[in-house]
Amino acid sequence: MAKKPKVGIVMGSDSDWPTMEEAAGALKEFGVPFDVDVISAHRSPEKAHDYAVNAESRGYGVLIAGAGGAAHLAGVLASLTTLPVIGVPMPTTALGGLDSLYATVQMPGGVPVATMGIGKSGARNAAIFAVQILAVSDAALSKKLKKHKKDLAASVEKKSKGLKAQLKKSRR
Ligand code: RP5
Repeated sequence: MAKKPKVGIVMGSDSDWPTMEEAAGALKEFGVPFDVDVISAHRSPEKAHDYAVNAESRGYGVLIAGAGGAAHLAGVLASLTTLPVIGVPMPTTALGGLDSLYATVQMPGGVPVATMGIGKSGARNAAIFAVQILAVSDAALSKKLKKHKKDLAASVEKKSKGLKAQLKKSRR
């Protein structure tokens, strides 16, 4: 049986890890194998090139790239591989992550990067989106995603009941 594809999580700096660990956590929840690497489009461009051109042969099915500021990592990887690349813009102190968002999302026609929201929810969504891509050809993963949707709906119901109970008490 062919080995299941892995997800490659890369980030421009170890300072991105507190955000990007959300992606790793979500992949663990779904039981999807992944590797984590720090690669910078600007500080280690040769490593970025090597990573992207060899990603497919190294068993990756999807890449998740987080970077901040002049965030070119996801775009550079996408320019060198045909694997789907998901970009996660990091929050920044100078410009609130808008710089990262614009740099990641505004790709020229022909080189798509699936750009998530800024920060931790974006990182978590990147992982779920990666699982959705892999689930197209993996029935077991697809089943897990359906359960995930049900769990989300159940958690909202729980919140609604909790709030109603709290309001009822405060009206007494
Ligand atoms: C980007 O520069 C990284 O992705 C990080 O978000 C930002 C700052 O990096 P450090 O100066 O903390 O290494 O390339």
